[in-house]
Amino acid sequence: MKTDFKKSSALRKNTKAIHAGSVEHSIYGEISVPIFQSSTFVFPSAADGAARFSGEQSGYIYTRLGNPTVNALEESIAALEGGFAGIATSTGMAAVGIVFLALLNQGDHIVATNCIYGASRVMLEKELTRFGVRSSFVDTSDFSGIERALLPETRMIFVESPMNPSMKITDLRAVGRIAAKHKILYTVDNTFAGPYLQRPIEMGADIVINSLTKFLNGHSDVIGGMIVTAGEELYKKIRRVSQVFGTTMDPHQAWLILRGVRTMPLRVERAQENAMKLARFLESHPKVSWVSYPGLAGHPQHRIAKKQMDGFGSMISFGVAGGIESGITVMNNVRLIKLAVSLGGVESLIEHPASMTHASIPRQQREEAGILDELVRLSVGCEDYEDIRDDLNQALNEIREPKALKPKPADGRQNRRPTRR
Ligand code: LCS
Repeated sequence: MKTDFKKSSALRKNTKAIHAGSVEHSIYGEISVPIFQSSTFVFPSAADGAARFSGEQSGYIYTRLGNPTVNALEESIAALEGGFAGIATSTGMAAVGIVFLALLNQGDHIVATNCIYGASRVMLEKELTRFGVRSSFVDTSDFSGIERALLPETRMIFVESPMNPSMKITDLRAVGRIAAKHKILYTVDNTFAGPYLQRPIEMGADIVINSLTKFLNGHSDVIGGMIVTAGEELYKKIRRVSQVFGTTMDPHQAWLILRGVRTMPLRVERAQENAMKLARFLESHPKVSWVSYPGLAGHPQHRIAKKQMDGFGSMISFGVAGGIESGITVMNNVRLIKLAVSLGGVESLIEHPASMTHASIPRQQREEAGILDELVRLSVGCEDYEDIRDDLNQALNEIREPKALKPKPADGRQNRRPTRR
């Protein structure tokens, strides 16, 4: 018998990560969900085939429309997010795109966080505008800006929190109240936290997106995305569009990600423990000019993060004395930490958003969003803390003569403490 995780909300998140998302096991009693590597499924009769197409009968038809292995992953993430159901997609960007394609029409308007993943911003600004959908970008860490940006045509609020890469936090409950008051759809990209640390549906979101490429898979070896809706109506609408546009996930991809989800809580706990220590280490390092990590008491939205997250995660942004020249020195001198984009894997990664993940956003808009040239982003992994710290320390010490610190750090970042190491 499968456990119904919608009804068994009493089960806790570690248990859900391990058990949610299964199939009725075969005569062999396999413990792992099998990989149903089949593009199509045999109908018992022509009448059954017709009944499945009409929706009168449940059962699989064709893998673009649904597959048992992919469905197990959809059940797993939907249970973790506390939503109605999930729609797996080939990539995280496919999840972002399908939500927009399914729910927005020509003439509609979106209010979005100004500091979001570069490709999401490009999608809104360069691609959706071709279909007559306009966007306004605001710093949603000050939620009053959202109401000011609303137009009669506004159909969706799209928020990323923590923001990639500034690590600012948006008060998700407050935005939920604004969306409800104005009867606007509310979508949260939860990639930077993931459902183990933050569940936006509990705070009023209608739709949650995760790039499964990150914490949920966690091994930097698979790409994937997931949309979870709070209710059935939105689920049906988005699922239909995903099937028609063919953004479906492959069963082997789903199996690998489900394998990652089973150990996700352990990895997330370990990485965020490392991140808290590293944030404090960086804060007190003489060559670091500012650190943005929601777990630090001086982070401008630390209290909101504490209220709405079960932990502060493992992403850190920081600036180095001497600006980007010094940042480049750090990135070129790390040995254990790898110079690569992406995040949420067991290994620590470092990158430079202004020239890499967010390079496609024009400079002025980047700077308005707090994505300054000097910002270096660190995805903290599960290695021994001391090894990550020593590697960062030796790379920071390659900076020979730091220039004077910038006098005024942008909003969302903290000055380093005066302590000397
Ligand atoms: N949403 C967020 C917040 C992301 O950070 C990313 C990818 C995506 C969506 C898209 O997911 P994907 O299609 O890659 O699975 N973020 C990346 C980053 O910051 N570095 O490399 C990829």
